[in-house]
Amino acid sequence: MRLDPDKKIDIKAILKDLEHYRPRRSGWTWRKKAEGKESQAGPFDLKDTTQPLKNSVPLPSAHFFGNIDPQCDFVITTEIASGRFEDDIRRMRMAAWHGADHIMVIRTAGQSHFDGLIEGTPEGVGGVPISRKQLRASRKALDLIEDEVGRPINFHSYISGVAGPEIAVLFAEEGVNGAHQDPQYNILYRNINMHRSFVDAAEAKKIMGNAGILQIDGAHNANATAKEAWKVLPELFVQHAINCAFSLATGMSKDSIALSTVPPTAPPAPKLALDLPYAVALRDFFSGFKFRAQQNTRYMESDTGEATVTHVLDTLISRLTSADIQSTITPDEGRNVPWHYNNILGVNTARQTLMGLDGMNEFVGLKKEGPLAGCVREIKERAVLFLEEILEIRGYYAAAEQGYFVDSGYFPERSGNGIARSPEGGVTADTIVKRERDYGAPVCSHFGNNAFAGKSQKTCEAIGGCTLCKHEKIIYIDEMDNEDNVNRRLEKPLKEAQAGLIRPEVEWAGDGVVCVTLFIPESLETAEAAGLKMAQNMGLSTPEIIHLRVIHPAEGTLLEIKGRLAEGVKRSELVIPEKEELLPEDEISAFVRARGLSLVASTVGEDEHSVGMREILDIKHGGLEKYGFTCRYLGTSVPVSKMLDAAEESGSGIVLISTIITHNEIHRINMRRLNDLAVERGIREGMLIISGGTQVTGDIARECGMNAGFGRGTKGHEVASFIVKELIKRDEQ
Ligand code: Z98
Repeated sequence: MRLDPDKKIDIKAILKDLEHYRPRRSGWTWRKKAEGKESQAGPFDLKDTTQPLKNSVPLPSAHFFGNIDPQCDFVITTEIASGRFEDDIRRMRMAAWHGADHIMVIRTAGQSHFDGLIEGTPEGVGGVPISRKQLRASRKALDLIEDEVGRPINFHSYISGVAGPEIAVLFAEEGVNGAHQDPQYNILYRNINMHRSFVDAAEAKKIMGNAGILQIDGAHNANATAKEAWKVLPELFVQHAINCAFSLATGMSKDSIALSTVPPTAPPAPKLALDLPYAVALRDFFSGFKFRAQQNTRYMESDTGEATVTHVLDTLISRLTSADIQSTITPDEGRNVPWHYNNILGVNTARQTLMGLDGMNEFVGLKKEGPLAGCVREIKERAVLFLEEILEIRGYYAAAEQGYFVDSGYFPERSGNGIARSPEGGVTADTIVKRERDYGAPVCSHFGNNAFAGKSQKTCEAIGGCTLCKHEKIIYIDEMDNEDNVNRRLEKPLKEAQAGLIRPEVEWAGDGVVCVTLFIPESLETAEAAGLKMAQNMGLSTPEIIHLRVIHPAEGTLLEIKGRLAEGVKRSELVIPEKEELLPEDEISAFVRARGLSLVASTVGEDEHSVGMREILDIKHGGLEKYGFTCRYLGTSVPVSKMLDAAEESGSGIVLISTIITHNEIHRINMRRLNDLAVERGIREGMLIISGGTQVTGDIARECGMNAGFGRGTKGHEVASFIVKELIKRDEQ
């Protein structure tokens, strides 16, 4: 099976024979450094690039540079979770084309709250529990997508909760490449018993280590939870240290352990001054480990523009220090708008910033002396003191019990409002039992005593192989809900697509969801009420305000509203104009300059609207001058006879007129007059006469004897391409 870039991914084909699908590889993959010619992108020699993609959508401005799409040297992450894996798969494909190679599927309902493995159950129990079917379908699709873009894609989810070890086995079996795992997450944020969390973590980490799954820790959650995120910095070091040491002890290698770091603040806080020392200190202390930099989410509001600026600053810090993974996230997480194109915006922010900063570290360096060094030292000291104090009070359990973590004081200051957990309490307290001496582990990857060990090289030989070694031993259970299953969910969108119905979407296939932006010149409260009413008037059902910003307390408010459009459009009813292929700009320039082409231009009749015409001519607006035309602009309201006089005088065979459309058809009269006069003078044949204006169309212009007509939004490139094509055609006749 192969993907065709011009065709939609076929979800039915992905689902076919899923029970027999085997992941192609296991373990994490990093981007490969560009070598030799690969670091040349168009006219530029780049420093921090990796191998290019086979298929991609370049950044919007890339067309100025020959459509180059260089790839930065960080892995780029996006989180995708619509609640329906069949829709996520399409998003993954779009994200991969924009440069994402680490796709996290995160659930809207905490998987940590599930007490066991979810096999065969339906999606959608208040979110997206990860099931084998979902993982397998996603991995299968990603295998195709990575072939299409020409780069491995890391698939990621979460090994947390009391089903952690089972989920780790599931992930190893299904070719998941990365996962969050940190016992402290269970303890602090999910109130799972401490003993159980660490015992489970040992098992889960062992399985992850053997499968080469990259681990991301959970320290950043302190950052996202704390009242004042910059005050938990010392504790973050401690959390990273505990998870790193524990992971190493289970046999994981340093380069499979990634620290989840987040620059803790956002403007108007003095972001660089607070966040940079933290980033530097962390990289000093934990050299050799991997760094996953997630953009700040703690201070993210619903404003996409603001989040983007903070993200750019975060990425600058990553480039100034180091990062292996750059994780993107969007305000959608907070405002509960289904994620879709905003994912792509997030990925592009990272990609654009990193490519823009290419080579920066060759020019700019961090000062080793001065305030930065002082701040770095201070943070390190606070972190070391924090850890020493934990040791003094007899370790992590005691510290967690006394609420040491996520306290809003800047250590050694304490506010007494940290998260406190009892070592003997929490979900699944008292569930740890001592392993029997004859305990035999169900899979080869196993932490601690295993009765099967030592009998042969592979411990699972004693049981005829385990599911990690023999994929055929896996029992695949399909969905069991007759209503809420992927086949039922696909019925409507597939039927509609077949019938040629097109709907907008944000969350799920053809859901009809749209977002509209309104500026309402009223105060906040009035604008809110008016905006909702206007959305209803536009035909949107269930309108909901997802973002608002006071531009001025009295003058106006900006709103973004999400709603549902009931009606779709029929493909068969669309009139799609044929697209005119434009000649490449350099070909046009070469032709025009070789012939020394000139033209005369003006507005005609009594038309004083010169701006459109000037923009078509002007080099600054990408007009005809840019291609080498000598342009004689005669001014406004020029009689048509004068236009022809000027053309004859200057020996120019190209005449451009601009005209507005009037009720009494003056525009048609002027065009016809110009044509007739040129015929009378016997010069029409060799000439190109082109008219333009906001409402001029090709049809109107040709009806009136012109060679072409161009309307609103025309660019110089289109006119230049037409002229050159026409002259080439004439040469050939
Ligand atoms: C991220 N945007 O890190 P539930 N374990 C750890 C986590 O950080 C998380 C989970 C488990 C963030 C996403 N992190 C938030 C260490 C979640 C998930 O209970 O399934 O939600 O746990 O990319």
